[in-house]
Amino acid sequence: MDDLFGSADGFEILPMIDAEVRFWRGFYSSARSAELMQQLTNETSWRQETIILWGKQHLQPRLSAWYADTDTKYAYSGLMLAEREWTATLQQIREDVEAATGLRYNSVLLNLYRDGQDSMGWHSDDETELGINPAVASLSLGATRLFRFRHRFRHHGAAAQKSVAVELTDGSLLLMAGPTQHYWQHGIAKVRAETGARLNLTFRKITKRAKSPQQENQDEMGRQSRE
Ligand SMILES: O=C(O)CCC(=O)C(=O)O
Repeated sequence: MDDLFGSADGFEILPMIDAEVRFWRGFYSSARSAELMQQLTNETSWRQETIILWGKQHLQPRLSAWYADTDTKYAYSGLMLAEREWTATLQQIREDVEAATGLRYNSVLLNLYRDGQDSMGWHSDDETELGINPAVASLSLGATRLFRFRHRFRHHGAAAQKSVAVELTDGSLLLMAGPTQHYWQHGIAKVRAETGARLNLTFRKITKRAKSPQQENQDEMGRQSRE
């Protein structure tokens, strides 16, 4: 997959139009990644959440946990995530990710994919709470999984965009910024091959803007695609 990228300042740039996506391949060494994976697996009270999609309840095909600064609320797929206080491990990772990306985050969503049968459905991180052009920094630990992007609108004709896939390797960091969430969806499909556990942390900045009824409605439609 190396030939997908241009390169600048320690990160690679994905060649995607309507997007700003950067990739740090070895953000953490494999020794540091293994240490963090073990600490986070043990320190986190994991939950398998029930979400509502198209009016029906489903168990999410992965475990998750949410940590955030006080007073930071985030909701998707009919799920209001209750914030917890940052652990020292998560705080250290947040500082490392902020230093690399030059951005500040006030929350992190942890997802534990127990094996290849765990997945994340197609969605964009475009909830109103994230503001316009949100930056989402995604750290991966453990088993490599394929992260796919597909354009939301350019499906046909000369301007059609092919989907883009990136192998999210152990210790890698992916930053999605600029207009990425407006134009692209992303997801992690199930895989048949035997696959070990993978832990993913997505750092976000929640802004506390009130929602208009129109925005609520738009958000709800966006949420229905995430499972
Ligand atoms: O596990 C991943 O790499 C994807 C996580 C993700 O898409 C999300 O948390 O919104």
